[in-house]
Amino acid sequence: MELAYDYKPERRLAFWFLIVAFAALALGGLIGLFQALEHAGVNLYPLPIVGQYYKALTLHGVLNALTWTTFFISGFLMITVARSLERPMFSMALSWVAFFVMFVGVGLAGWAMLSGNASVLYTFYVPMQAHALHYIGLTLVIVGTWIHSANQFITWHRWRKDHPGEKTPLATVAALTTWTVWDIATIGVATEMLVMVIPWSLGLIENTNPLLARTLFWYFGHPLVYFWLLPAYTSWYTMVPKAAGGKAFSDPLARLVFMLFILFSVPVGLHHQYTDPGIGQAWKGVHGALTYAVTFPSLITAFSLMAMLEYSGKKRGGKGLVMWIFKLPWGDPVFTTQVLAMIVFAAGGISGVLNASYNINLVVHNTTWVPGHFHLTVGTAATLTFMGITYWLLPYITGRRLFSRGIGLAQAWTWFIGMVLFGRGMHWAGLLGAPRRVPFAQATYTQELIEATAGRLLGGFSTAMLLTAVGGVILTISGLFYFVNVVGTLMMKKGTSTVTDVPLADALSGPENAPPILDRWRVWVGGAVVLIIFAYVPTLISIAQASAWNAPGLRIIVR
Ligand code: HAS
Ligand code: CU
Repeated sequence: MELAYDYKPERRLAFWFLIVAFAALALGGLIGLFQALEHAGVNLYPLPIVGQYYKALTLHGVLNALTWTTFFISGFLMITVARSLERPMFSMALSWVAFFVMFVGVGLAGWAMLSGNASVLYTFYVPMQAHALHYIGLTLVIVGTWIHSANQFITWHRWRKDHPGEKTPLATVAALTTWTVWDIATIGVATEMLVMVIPWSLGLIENTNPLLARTLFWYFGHPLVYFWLLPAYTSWYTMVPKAAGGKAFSDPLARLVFMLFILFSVPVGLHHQYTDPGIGQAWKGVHGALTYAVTFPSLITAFSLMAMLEYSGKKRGGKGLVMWIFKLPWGDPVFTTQVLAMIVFAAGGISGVLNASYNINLVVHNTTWVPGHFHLTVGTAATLTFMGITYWLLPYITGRRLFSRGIGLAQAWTWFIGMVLFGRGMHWAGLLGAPRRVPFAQATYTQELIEATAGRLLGGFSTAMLLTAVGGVILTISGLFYFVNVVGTLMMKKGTSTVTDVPLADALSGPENAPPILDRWRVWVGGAVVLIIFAYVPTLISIAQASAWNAPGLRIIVR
């Protein structure tokens, strides 16, 4: 099909968003190897440039969890919105400005981290204090995303004017849901930055209030994880069915899922603060219950994806209860990466549900279980999906064919196997009491941990950390495969790509079956605001009254 518009300006900007994303993942990912080895007693720190453990761990978190994701998502969602609305962005200039603001922001934070002045980890808990430019840089990244998302909302607004009475295409609904969750969430962290942290790091305010800062951070921090997940869901619902050779299960049900994320993503942040003193237990309980509500759209998603896969496998001639699985296009890296990401997410989702339980959380909180959980989610459900998207998106935006499908497949499976081992090791060690964010090879109590758990099944902590390290090595090999493909693709001849369009799929039950309520954004956003006020305002008032602004900054410098 010849398209009326070739999306060239959008593709050009998406290219630069991806380049920054790749650069961040390349350095951030490589550091992961040394983290994993360190946990198993092979301590190679201090490393050139990235320095000691905490400096490197900060870079690892900021580059992977914040930079790789945000830049990839910014490029991918813009292409998705433009293509599914079949019109150019309202203003490319606006999004270029956004890109530069974000780029400068990453540059400032990058300088602060690399110079050793911002080793405060990706959650930057106060009263640990970094150089002001670190916070200013990260805030600029957020400001850039506001501009970029506004451009996409305006584009949609214009589309609606030109298409009265028409249903917004599902892919646009999915992309704009992601931005809605993000824009509501970032109000919390921007407030923390602008009102508390930046003036304090500049010396304008002497002391700070850790409990208030943490609460504002986690108001943002939980919906942040859905900012990572929802672009993957966008692809799983609207693009993977095409790669599978079938159709999505239900367009209306998918719309419901995205609207439920608007409603429930934010008022749950206290599940990261179950152990924080100074917050009422009843409110922690309310956030816990709402956390179970936000798992509901993911359970609908698990069902919908399974139905989509079964339909596709059977359409390809598959039969029986399970044998259709083998008829799926496992030779296509775009498909294989994303389905393996789904399978890993089933486990990551379960560990999240365990985290959310108030009493079980007391066992796992601040142990290696938690990084175990988030490497299955942001580190695989999101990251491996984004890698799979790269295998069509990069050829689409550059016009150069994918360097190697075989390497893409090897990448998918090594990531899957590596992460299964890594995730197993980290969850297990956490249950044995290993704290997170600790350089075990240097910690004084590691020997005790090893001896105390040595008699356990399969050798306890030592074996768990061995699995972690082996997983980390396999993941590094997978990352290498990914970058060989990215760089290889960039070196292919222009015009060789066979991907000439964004692979958007149809659904078995189409948008015409969606009830009108699913199109009324005001209802869902309004409902979210009400829930947020209910879940947060009393807690914030009581924190403001009861906890003092009396913590001086601890300047952290790690070389
Ligand atoms: Fe989480 C901590 C609870 C989802 C990321 N989470 C974290 C942290 C990160 C993170 C980064 O309640 C650490 C923050 C820090 O540094 O301290 N999380 C949850 C819950 C969910 C959840 C209830 N998390 C995520 C996602 C993330 C993410 C998604 C990133 C992308 N998480 C917590 C809690 C903590 C926490 C506590 C605090 C812990 C502590 O004490 O510090 C839910 O949204 C999960 C619902 C998901 C499911 C799975 C559905 C399965 C699907 C796939 C099906 C597969 C198919 C394939 C169909 C119920 C959709 C079949 C294929 C074949 C071929 C057969
Ligand atoms: Cu959370």
